[in-house]
Amino acid sequence: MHRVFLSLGSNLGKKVDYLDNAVDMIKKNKFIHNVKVSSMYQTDPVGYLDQDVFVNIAVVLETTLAPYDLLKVCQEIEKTLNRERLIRWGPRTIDVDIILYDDLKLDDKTLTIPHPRMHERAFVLVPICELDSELVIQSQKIQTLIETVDVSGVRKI
Ligand code: A4P
Ligand code: MG
Repeated sequence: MHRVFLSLGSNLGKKVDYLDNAVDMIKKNKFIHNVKVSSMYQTDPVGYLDQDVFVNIAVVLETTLAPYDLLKVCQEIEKTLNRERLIRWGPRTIDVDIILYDDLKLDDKTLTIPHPRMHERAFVLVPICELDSELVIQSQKIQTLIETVDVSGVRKI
């Protein structure tokens, strides 16, 4: 079994419903077990600023799926929930990113783990910390990472 953290975000339409539906699909996958979900957070957009606020959550799970198969599952969920790719970092019904997969380090054209921008993103770190406040990422405590980012745009719903 592999322990995985996902980050999910939505900023179009019925955001909470998109997130709930995505979590349901994750829980229904027969290769995924022990799914735990953080609170929902309303977060100010990062990267591309001229867009609506996001709702973000983190999910921790156990799976026998290999990283690329898990990516396929994530992309299948995005497809089902009508995700369209128009602007990089732009508005989306749902975004499902793999943040951590055990202690795996991977960097190629289709998959980078840990997620390359996780360290600087409060909307990723704060929900993950809620699920595991003792987590250590590449020898850095999650609590320490959070102290280095601006958490003012991240509000628990
Ligand atoms: N990819 C590589 N590594 C991964 C990974 N660890 N998990 C590849 C998932 N996918 C990964 O992603 C583009 C490609 O990244 C995929 O085809 C996959 O092969 P995408 O989801 O199509 O495009 P994107 O989401 O627009 O780009 P990206 O780089 O994932 O964006 P980010 O960095 O995730 O940023 N502000 C707030 N407040 N909340 C948000 O959730 N999200 C973004 C998206 C920007 N600003 C935000 C939020
Ligand atoms: Mg993405």
